[in-house]
Amino acid sequence: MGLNSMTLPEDVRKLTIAQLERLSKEIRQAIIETTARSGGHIGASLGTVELTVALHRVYNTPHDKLVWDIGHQAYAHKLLTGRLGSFASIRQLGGISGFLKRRESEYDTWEAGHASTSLSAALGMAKARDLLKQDYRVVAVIGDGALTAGMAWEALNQIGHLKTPMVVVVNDNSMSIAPNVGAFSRYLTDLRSAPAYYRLKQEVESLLDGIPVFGSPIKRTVERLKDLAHYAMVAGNVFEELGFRYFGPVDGHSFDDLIPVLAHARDVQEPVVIHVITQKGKGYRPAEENPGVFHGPGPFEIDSGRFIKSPEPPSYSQVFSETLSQLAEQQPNIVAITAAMPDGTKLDKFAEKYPDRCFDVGIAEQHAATFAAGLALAGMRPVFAVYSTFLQRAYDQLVHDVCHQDLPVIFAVDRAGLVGADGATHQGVFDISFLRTVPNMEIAMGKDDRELRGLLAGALERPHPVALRYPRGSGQGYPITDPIIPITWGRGEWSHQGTDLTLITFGPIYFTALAARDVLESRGFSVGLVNARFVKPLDVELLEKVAINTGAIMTIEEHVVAGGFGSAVNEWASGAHVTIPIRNEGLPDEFIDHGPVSYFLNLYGLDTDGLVRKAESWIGELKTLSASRER
Ligand SMILES: Cc1ncc(C[n+]2csc(CCOP(=O)(O)OP(=O)(O)O)c2C)c(N)n1
Repeated sequence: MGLNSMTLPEDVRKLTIAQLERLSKEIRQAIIETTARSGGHIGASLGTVELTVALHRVYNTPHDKLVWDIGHQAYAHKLLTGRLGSFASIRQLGGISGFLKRRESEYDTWEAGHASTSLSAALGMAKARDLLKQDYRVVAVIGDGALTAGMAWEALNQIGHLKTPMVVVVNDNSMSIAPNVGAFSRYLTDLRSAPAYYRLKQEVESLLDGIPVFGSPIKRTVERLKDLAHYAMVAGNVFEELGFRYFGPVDGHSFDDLIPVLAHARDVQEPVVIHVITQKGKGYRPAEENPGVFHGPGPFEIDSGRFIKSPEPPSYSQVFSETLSQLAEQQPNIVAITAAMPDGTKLDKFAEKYPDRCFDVGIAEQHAATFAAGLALAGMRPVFAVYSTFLQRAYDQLVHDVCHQDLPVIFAVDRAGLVGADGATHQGVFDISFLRTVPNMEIAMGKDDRELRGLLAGALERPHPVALRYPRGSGQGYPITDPIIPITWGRGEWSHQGTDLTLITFGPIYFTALAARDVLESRGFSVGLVNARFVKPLDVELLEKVAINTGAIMTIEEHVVAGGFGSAVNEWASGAHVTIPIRNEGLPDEFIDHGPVSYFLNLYGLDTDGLVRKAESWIGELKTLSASRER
């Protein structure tokens, strides 16, 4: 029986170990071939093939609930739960998601994209099961990287306290996206290197199972022995101290090891941690050798592992990191922080130059923000580079620790805007709304890479918190060796005047508006254009001049309209008694799925044609309206 005849986990339950091994090979092949074509989370998914097969084999899914942390490692789960036929469409427009989606399958019990939510969700399910007197098992699979987040520990704390029966599989590959960091990661390494503990404990436990009378002297002696072994081997296993039964370390690529442990844990009426050791990228040499690069790459050649990429100008992230390095030469108090994203934010390059001034704190955005606050308070200039979507997690820290104390922390908000294939959980389209409401926060976004550099230099001079946004992808490709052109803080750029309508843009969407303006002008309209650069402080002087000079204002942003840049303009206009019509263009009040950014910009009328269409019809409506008023 091969993968093609395997439609559901119940088919897996009939297989022998040899057949499971063959099946795993085929799953690996499917993952490699598909991600080579369209990119995706190959490394983590190759690492969990045997674990996934074993989980579906031992547990009665979907009756038993399998909760995957993040969901990027669950490609084998998708292949085994009815999505073999649609697997080639993963992460593509209209295709299946790169993460788990409840609407895709009843085997997807939980949706994520952000790390470290699985344990809380699984405990919620297990507790509901007990309260409703239902009968199913709950298993959460969480990576060692995801275990660096506070949220995971908040859940462990409660699970250990409630003693709710459930299984936590710690999928330990010693990697986050980059090599995992921190004291707990070091602790897992210690556990990994104490395999004797697992064997000894198993032997002691099987001995215990054979002793019928509870509390007999012999059992007490053995229990003491077990305790001693425990302390001798790992000097107090933290999971056991927290109230879990610990099994491990287990070879996560061996069915002979995995299946008995999973089966044993299934029937334990207490919380259990199974510590499974896997290899990221397992079975595909380039990914094994370069797990960081193969965490979530774009398309690649299978034979060589070479990426298929057309040359592009340096990405905004590269420009940011390189500029920060340049500025750090003159300003010794600049320090950089990343929450487990040194490659994505390109701070790895900064770290090469300034190893003592760059901190990877793990998947710990909340801690990163408050750590930055402490650094700022004590005289440093911290720059926390974080994707817009992950900044969401640090909101209270940003409000309460940074802005409330008005500390000069810079949030370098990367991936601001639509992100493409990662989809709904990763779109950077809410941050203006949630940042704009917080006192002391300043928010800027340049129209291109050159402005990013000027704004970064300016932000480092500010005595307040600054959120400096920039999108995924590349800018205009200005040489990074050019001198930085300073930008007057709080000032926008009125690049074109126009009497019918003025387009006011925030960010690189300026260039789309510029192209739309050219078309509109060629059709006889007089259209102005402003590159706002700042949402906060808003350049009200400029806005006042524009309002006097033009017939209407259209704000344009790649962000939700609700609470975004346009809302800030509306608030100013209502307070300033501006009477010209204002219309806000941006993204709708909905979660936007995976697919090319260009597709969604077109769908929501934020590409050149869309803006032309909207502007033309709106000017027409306004003219009709004013003509009917005059009559
Ligand atoms: C809150 C949050 N921050 C950052 C990320 C980006 N991210 C995706 S996967 C990953 C590494 C996860 O490591 P681990 O849990 O060990 O899983 P592995 O990929 O090694 O299987 C990171 C940092 C995220 N998904 N969520």
